[in-house]
Amino acid sequence: MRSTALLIVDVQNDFCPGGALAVSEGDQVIPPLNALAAELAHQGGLVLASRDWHPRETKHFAEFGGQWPVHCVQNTPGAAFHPGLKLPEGTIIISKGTGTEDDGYSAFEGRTDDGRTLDEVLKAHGVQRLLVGGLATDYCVRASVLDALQHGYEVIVLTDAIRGVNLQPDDSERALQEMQRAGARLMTTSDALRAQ
Ligand code: VGL
Ligand code: ZN
Repeated sequence: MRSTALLIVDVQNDFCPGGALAVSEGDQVIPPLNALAAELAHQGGLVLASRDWHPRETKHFAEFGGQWPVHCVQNTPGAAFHPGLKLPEGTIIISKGTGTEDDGYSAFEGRTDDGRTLDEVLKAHGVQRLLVGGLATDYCVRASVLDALQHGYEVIVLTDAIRGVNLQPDDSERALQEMQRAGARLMTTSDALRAQ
């Protein structure tokens, strides 16, 4: 059987309602992701959670020439995982966007606390198939999925466990089409659970 991992992208306070860069209904990704994470962990599968983890001064933020309001600054409450997110014991955390010059949208640009890349962790665990959900569809989910495909992973995007920023109303829809064209499969969490 092919080894499957779940990548939970950026389910942090600042991307949820009330946060500095709130994604509409961002917190609604939490129940399906909790269910899938629990099931996968129960089966001995790997769960990974990325987090946007910016320095206070970065070109990612509008005040330093970037696009975004200040959000997910390292070690602030806004950067913490949403309290409703239940990460199983052994979940591997990937911090990204830690530089001062780059956006760091993709989890493949991030590192674990002990300096490993996502690709190194997945390879070490023999992971071939990646289930991906979280925030935001049109930025970090999109970038992580496209990178995963480039690295040769089979990717399933969990359609009920993602929400987008939608600076333009159809950004998430376009991102989904782009991910699909690049080779990702789209599936609901319950279908992914049944397929386990
Ligand atoms: C993200 C915008 C800015 C994301 C991160 O996690 O999708 N979006 N920084
Ligand atoms: Zn960011």
